[in-house]
Amino acid sequence: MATTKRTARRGKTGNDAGTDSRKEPQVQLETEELISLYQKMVEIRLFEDACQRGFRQGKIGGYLHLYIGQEAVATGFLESHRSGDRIITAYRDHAHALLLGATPRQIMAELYGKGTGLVKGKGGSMHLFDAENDFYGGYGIVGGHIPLGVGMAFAAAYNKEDSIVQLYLGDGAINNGAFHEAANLSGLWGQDGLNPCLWILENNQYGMGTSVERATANTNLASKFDAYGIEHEQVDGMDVVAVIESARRASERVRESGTPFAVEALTYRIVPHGAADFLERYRTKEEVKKWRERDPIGLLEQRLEDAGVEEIAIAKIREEKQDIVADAVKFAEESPVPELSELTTDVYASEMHVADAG
Ligand SMILES: Cc1ncc(C[n+]2csc(CCOP(=O)(O)OP(=O)(O)O)c2C)c(N)n1
Ligand SMILES: [Mg+2]
Repeated sequence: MATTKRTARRGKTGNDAGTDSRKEPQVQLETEELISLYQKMVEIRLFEDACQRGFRQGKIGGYLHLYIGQEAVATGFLESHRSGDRIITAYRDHAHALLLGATPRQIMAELYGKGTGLVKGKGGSMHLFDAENDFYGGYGIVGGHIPLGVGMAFAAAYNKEDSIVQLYLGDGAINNGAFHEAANLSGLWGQDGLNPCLWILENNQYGMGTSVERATANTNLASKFDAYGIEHEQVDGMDVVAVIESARRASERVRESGTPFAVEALTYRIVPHGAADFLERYRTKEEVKKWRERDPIGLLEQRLEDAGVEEIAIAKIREEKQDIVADAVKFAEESPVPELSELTTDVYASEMHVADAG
């Protein structure tokens, strides 16, 4: 009985390919803006492809989660980023760091564990950090970063800054207790203008192998913010133009009011969850195919074509980005491993104390 029910529910998951949130955006972007978005998204896609290859070749250690299929979300929201705003996310973090200004070289070298990496080869894929460019991580514990994001938003208001926080989280993380405690405080403090937090829920339909339907009885994830007095909306997370429209409106509102707002971006992780997810038994090939038809890069290419950009110009962008990524891989491969002396830097205690064994 339970099995039948579960199979039936699993069949529903993601099969609407985000239909509910889909409407043609009103915002009009210049062709140059569309091209710039395409450059960013293609760079992310090719960078992630290269990471996958490096991992399979055994050159990237630790763990690896790719952003393939979700590029429109961070690209669209970070278009509204203003210098001084703080960005925080979980472990699927390469795109966010790239978009904020870390170079492909720095990030690839980090994944290769090299001393030239963004955090000197000590963090790896899940722990990118780049405060100079407003990026506050990169966290491996699901839900662990959410209270930090709300706290950063409180600090910004307390210090009378004009900045906001973009707090990214997954559909899996929203069921974690840390989300509920933090969202409660965010809504509460927001009543006094003390929580300029833009919650960005990246609903990619799965938390590892668990679909949204199998994780929660209330599958309208945006509505979970109601419990904490936080207003919200949904957006088609595969269409970067729709994301931009929502992001501009939402971030302005949060900035002006100091009050949190949540956007659920309906998106899809086209690739496996992470390095150990070989079989993908939790979803069907047909489902993945259906979402691939709305690949965010493909949708943007369509918009470029509609705007009169020629295929040759689009292909040239891909070639340029391929070169940039190839250069990053070469740089990572040729970079030295960290100096041994680095073992005791960036740690809380400056000397190593070995427990007195007797
Ligand atoms: C506290 C905690 N529990 C479990 C895990 C194992 N884990 C890693 S990723 C993940 C799924 C999270 O899904 P979601 O928030 O939807 O993010 P996505 O991977 O889809 O980007 C889980 C359960 C973890 N890292 N931390
Ligand atoms: Mg997810």
